[in-house]
Amino acid sequence: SSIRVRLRQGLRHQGFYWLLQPVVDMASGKVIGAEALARFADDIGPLSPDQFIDRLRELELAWPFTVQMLNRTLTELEACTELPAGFKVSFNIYPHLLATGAIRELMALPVIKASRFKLVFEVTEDEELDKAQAQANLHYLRQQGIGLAVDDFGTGYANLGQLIKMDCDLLKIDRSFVTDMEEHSVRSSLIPQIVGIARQLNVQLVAEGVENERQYQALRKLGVDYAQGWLFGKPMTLGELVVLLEQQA
Ligand code: G
Ligand code: G
Ligand code: MN
Ligand code: NA
Repeated sequence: SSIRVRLRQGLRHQGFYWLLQPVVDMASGKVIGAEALARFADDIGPLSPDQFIDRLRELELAWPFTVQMLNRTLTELEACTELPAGFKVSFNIYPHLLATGAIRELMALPVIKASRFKLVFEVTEDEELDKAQAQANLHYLRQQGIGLAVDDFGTGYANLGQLIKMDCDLLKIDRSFVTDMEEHSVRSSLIPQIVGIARQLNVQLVAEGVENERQYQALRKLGVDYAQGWLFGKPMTLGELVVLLEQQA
């Protein structure tokens, strides 16, 4: 059947689930949080995020999908006693939803209101965020204690003016910059400048796609605060994340 039918069914019948990719504090090397990443599988088989994230938006299912993501993931994590209070939990949020009034309704969800975690919303750079309504919503969310991260920084609709206005807490350096470190490319030579920008804006930095110790040590020396990548763990189940946390305790 069509992807449209499968995604609609999947939203109703548990076709979606969320894996967690650990986020490591560079100074201590310890896992201090995780990013929720969506997966889909039904009787026909799996679909990759590349196949369903944009489709959900086109089908006007981005909102129910997002509410389900927050409810399902946080219900599971809140029930897990091994996760400490203040654990950073990140969610990818469609930028266009931030320009709607509905986004404020998320703050009324019990799983969000009562959460013991430090919740972070990740958004990619997008012109939707220039809208006055989006700016007002971002301000509101931050007042409510939600951290804001700019995802895939350096690849999108990069605009320093927008970055200043957004007043975000975190910048996530896109994986492509980190991958290129091996080749001493122009792109990777910009990482120190990105660190400088982050310092000036008083935001913390997360490096994505850290796959080996060389990249880790270089990024740590440059002053990057947090890292994600296969060196620390691929997106995994909650059970696997707990094992990782127990190993470092
Ligand atoms: O892990 P990976 O291949 O799964 O993710 C691909 C991309 O899909 C991510 O970079 C992210 O931008 C997007 N993505 C993954 N999960 C979600 C989700 O729950 N919501 C949104 N909006 N995007 C997601
Ligand atoms: O939200 P975002 O666009 O950053 O999604 C992260 C994507 O990058 C996911 O698809 C995830 O599986 C992938 N990813 C995470 N860590 C690594 C890594 O170390 N190497 C590679 N190649 N991909 C990664
Ligand atoms: Mn992300
Ligand atoms: Na990214």
